[in-house]
Amino acid sequence: MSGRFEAHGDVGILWIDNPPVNAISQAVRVAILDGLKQAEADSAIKVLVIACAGRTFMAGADITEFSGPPRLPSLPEVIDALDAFSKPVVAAIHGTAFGGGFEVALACDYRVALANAQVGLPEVKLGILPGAGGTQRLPRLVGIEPALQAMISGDPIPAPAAQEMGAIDKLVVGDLTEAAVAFAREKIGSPRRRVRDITLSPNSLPAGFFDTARQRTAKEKRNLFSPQRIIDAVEAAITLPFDQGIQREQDLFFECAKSSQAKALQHVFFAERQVSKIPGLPADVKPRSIKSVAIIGAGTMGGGIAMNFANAGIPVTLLEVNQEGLDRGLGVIRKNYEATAAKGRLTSEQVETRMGLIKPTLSYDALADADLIIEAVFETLEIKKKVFETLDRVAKKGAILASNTSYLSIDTIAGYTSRPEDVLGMHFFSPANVMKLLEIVRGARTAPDVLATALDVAKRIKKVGVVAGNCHGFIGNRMLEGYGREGSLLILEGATPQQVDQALVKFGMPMGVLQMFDLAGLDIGYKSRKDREPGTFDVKSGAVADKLVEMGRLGQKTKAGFYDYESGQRTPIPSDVVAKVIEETAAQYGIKRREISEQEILERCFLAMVNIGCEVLREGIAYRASDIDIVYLYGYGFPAHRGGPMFWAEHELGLPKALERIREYARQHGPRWWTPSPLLERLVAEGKGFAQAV
Ligand code: T1G
Repeated sequence: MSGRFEAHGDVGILWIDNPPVNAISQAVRVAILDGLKQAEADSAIKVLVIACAGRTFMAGADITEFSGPPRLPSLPEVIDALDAFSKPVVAAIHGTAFGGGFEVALACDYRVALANAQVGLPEVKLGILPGAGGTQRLPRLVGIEPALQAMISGDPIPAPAAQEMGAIDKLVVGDLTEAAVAFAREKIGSPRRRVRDITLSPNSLPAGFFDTARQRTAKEKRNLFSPQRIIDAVEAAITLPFDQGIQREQDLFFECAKSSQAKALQHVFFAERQVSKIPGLPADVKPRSIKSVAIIGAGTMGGGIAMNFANAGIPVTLLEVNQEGLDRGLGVIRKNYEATAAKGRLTSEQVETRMGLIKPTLSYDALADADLIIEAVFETLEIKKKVFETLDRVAKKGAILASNTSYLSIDTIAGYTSRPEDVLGMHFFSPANVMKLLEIVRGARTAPDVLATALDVAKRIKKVGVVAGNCHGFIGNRMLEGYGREGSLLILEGATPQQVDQALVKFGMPMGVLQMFDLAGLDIGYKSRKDREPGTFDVKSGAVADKLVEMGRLGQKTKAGFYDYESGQRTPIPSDVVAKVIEETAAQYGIKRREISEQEILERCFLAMVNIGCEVLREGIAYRASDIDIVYLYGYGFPAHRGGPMFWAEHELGLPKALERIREYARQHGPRWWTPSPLLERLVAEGKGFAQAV
């Protein structure tokens, strides 16, 4: 049962009850209509309160209904019924009144909210726009500009700020229902106060306001479809009468809803909520208690990792081998915090509080009481061996020992201890205090409660934790090899570095693959190629980078890599020196350079990644293709409006086309790197998708 009506004398309360977040499912829409009918018919009822049971007011339309045929009554019909209702209506808001939930509240006469509640119209994050009157009512209530900003960002608005904007009439601390009923009782006898009746005057805006907004949004929300449609809808709020504006909103809503971006972003919504569901992990497994953490290594990664725990209020001990390294690491941490404070996102007290939570040390003995110890030292097994053998001696019983390695074997590292069940990988992404992804690598002997603890820790430090099995490079870096290999081969075969990178940026990547190598440092790849077994990687694809490293061109840090860089600048400048190295290397390998299309660049870079992704899935290194998508969104900046590499392959390209193109590249470049994954071949043969892969 999703709704019930209660009469409190002359005040009626329509309770919505659809756990966990009162999503406005078909049943909830029916319940609201029934409740309105009941309240309308009951002459004793003079005013109505709409309230929700559970942890939140309605958090929006039921997104699970989007992929199916529309189920009636629609939400706009419910909103029309609210408008037609003859008695004043008060919305009693707690938790998160988002999307259609906030639109229901906007169709009420008054909004009363708990002070810690939030309201918002996050539809843009799902590739759509507010489709139940929000684009027409919110501008009328708070003004065009604040409304537009709220819908284009889609960010939550704390109730106090919403009250300042004029969207909330009363803030409540304490018993919301009691306060809402009292507030409603004061409104008995007053006429309806419909937001739709507020007139907007076009003269309130500077000339060209909407075109300016379109240009600004095209830059800030590069490649995105629905933000532009939101501007069109809000413009209608000021240029058209209300009902025509609503019709315009509806038309624009359906234009967005059928877009590939909407499907991709809704895939991401559910994929992000799936990652923490671990097949085979007993539901009753309890995470270990993590009250203190230690980080080994105060370098770029160690420092960033420490900040995450200090940000979450968890005391951190930071170990370094010498005082100079420790001072440098703490200096970088303080500089980062002060930079955030300078942007007004932290107070100086908060900076000091967080710095106070980070305790520097030069002694492993200081780690003896830590509940979780994360190693972030140089990427060689030799050094990892020393660290984990020492940890095995000093760490307390039950402490979790984690490695931030980005590709070395967790089982090998666990083998350096007498407690492999307490060892796993916690792979952060640089900058570790910013990037949302935490790749949690389970070893063959990692205990279930250790895995559960890492997932819980990820939530506490506001990371998206994705579990990966143990293999070289785990999920992300293993797939990145294919992406990097093809990007490097394409420049040998005729494309310029900027041509490859511009194609990838146009697709939506934050930067191209060669610029990414320059940012990470070409010496990283150079060293990894030197350490690896011949045959495990494509020597030719590394040849140009190796020469650049031997010329001292290590990337941005030496202001020269695949590109040149001005001092302190990150803008890549094409280099004639590099162009010459590429031509010479191509000649060395007997490669006849040719014209290369944008399509070939995209296909080779992403299909190489996807083909490995299929193997990662087939081997059970990833539980779901959607987990792989989340790894790429939050670890490598893959554009969310493309849904992730696996979603892109299945829904934008289509798996049959992906297989056909991979087979074509195998024919052109040999089977070594382009043998199609048996999983992809099976899915295509069976006409299935990744959801049926495992
Ligand atoms: N529809 C269906 N299921 C939903 C849902 C929704 N709107 N919101 C959450 N869930 C499920 C979620 O999948 C998870 O399921 C469980 O609830 C708990 O969610 C016409 C068309 C409200 C801030 O975009 O932002 O209205 O994994 O883990 O961290 O204009 O959920 O347990 O099986 O996220 O406490 C607009 C989306 C819709 C808000 C709570 N609304 N939700 O966060 O819990 S479009 C939104 C959220 C719309 C109208 C248009 C968050 C939350 P499971 P959770 P949480």
